[in-house]
Amino acid sequence: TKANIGVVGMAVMGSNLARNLAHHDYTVAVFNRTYARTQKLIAEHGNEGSFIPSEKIEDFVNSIATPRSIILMVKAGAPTDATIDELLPLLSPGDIIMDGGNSYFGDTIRREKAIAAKGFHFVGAGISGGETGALEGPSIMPGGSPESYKILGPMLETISAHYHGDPCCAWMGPNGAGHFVKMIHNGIEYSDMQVIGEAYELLRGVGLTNAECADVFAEWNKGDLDSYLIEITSIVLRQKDPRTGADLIDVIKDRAQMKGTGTWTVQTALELGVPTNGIAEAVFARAESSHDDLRAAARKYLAGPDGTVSVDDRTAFIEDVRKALWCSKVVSYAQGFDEIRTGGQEYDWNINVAEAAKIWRAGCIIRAKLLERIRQAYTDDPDLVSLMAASSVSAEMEANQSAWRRVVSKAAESGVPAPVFSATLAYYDMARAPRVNAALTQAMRDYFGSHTYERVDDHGHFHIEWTGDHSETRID
Ligand code: NBP
Repeated sequence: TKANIGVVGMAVMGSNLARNLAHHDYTVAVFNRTYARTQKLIAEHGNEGSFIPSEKIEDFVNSIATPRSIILMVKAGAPTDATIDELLPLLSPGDIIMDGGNSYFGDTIRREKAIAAKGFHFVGAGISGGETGALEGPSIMPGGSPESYKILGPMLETISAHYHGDPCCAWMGPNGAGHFVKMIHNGIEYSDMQVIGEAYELLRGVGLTNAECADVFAEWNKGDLDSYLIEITSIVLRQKDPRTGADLIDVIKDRAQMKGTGTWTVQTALELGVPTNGIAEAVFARAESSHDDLRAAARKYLAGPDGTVSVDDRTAFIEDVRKALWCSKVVSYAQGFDEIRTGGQEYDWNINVAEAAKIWRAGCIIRAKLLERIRQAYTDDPDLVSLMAASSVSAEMEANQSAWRRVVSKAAESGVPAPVFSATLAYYDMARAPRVNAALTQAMRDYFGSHTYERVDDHGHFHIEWTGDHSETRID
């Protein structure tokens, strides 16, 4: 018998995805550049289902039923191109290659165009949930031709996570749409993690131990903040160092790394002109954490408060932090969804924003109770300009904003860096302000560069002789 599907790349993600498929009674052809990895999978998990291992890529391709569905789970970038180049001469018309790696959506657009021209389907699918998700049910964001989704979709929906019976997998749109949505998922993940870190530092600032912080996060996880990242925060903070017995968090170096998806989210936002300052601050916070020279010099020369947070009522402050965290989280999601909406229009993908929220409710790293509310908001109004303006969210933002302001003030006063708390509050205030300081910017631009300004009481563009006779000229 031939395999229903093939998986290339037997590192952690590919092998777990292959096992997930096999657990759902699919016969899975498996291949890896280095055969030892394929052998390891078969030796350790071969009895979990029906696998067809191949050492040679030709045998692998021939072991799959046509039209073939082949999932790539190899390193993003050049390795993905190299694997595609090896596969293409072996395929038959109508076969589908799905790239499940964290590829840049621009690469996916390029690959889809080239591969479609050769008569094959190319699907770029974002997969989130880490290694456990790949094994037990990830959130899957596929983009490509609708015909290929007819074939691949049912298999992907079967192995995906489910939220109250709904699969966490849906077609996002043509070519790069799936990887674009996955990129934004990761951008939101960055800000979610950073703002949790800021809350943690403030809790430590008022004197809570790591264990007490863990209890606070566990408690928060029972309410509106219920999410995977809050849940694992409470677990992480309780972990002891097997070497010293100290809290592990205190012996982990305070420098965060990144692989690129957060940076792409911000670069793309800049290109699209979408303000995503919460996500950007989270990316910059990781960069600053790893900027050893800067931090060493600044520690030596820059004095200031030491991060101790003094408050009259600690319990009330902790509650303020919870509310601030919720508000900042909503703004980060609002920014991410704004980017999805704008990108969807710019690239003609017609992305259904509610569907993106729907498939993030389970399986993925940013799964959170809030996502059901977001799905509902975009279902009720698919043209919603901003999540912040959804009635189900705005009232609570308004109710929580005093707490949010107190937290940002307290952080600044105490020397606790809170870039995402502050940036998202500034975004909120700027969005709702009747008038912002852009008039002064525009006036200065006209002063030094004759860039013109618009008037509140007239149409068109104008320039004034700032230093001459102060006469105003209409430019168009
Ligand atoms: P890695 O990203 O570490 O990639 C290792 C795999 O790529 C191995 O199978 C390796 O084969 C193969 N490979 C490389 Br490297 N260069 C190759 C080449 N030139 N030709 C053919 N194969 C090549 O694996 P991973 O962590 O399992 O991730 C797989 C994909 O899934 C990545 O794109 C990743 O970004 C994405 N992803 C990962 C996670 C996660 O939590 N890890 C989550 C979501 C998405 P070899 O064995 O012969 O070296």
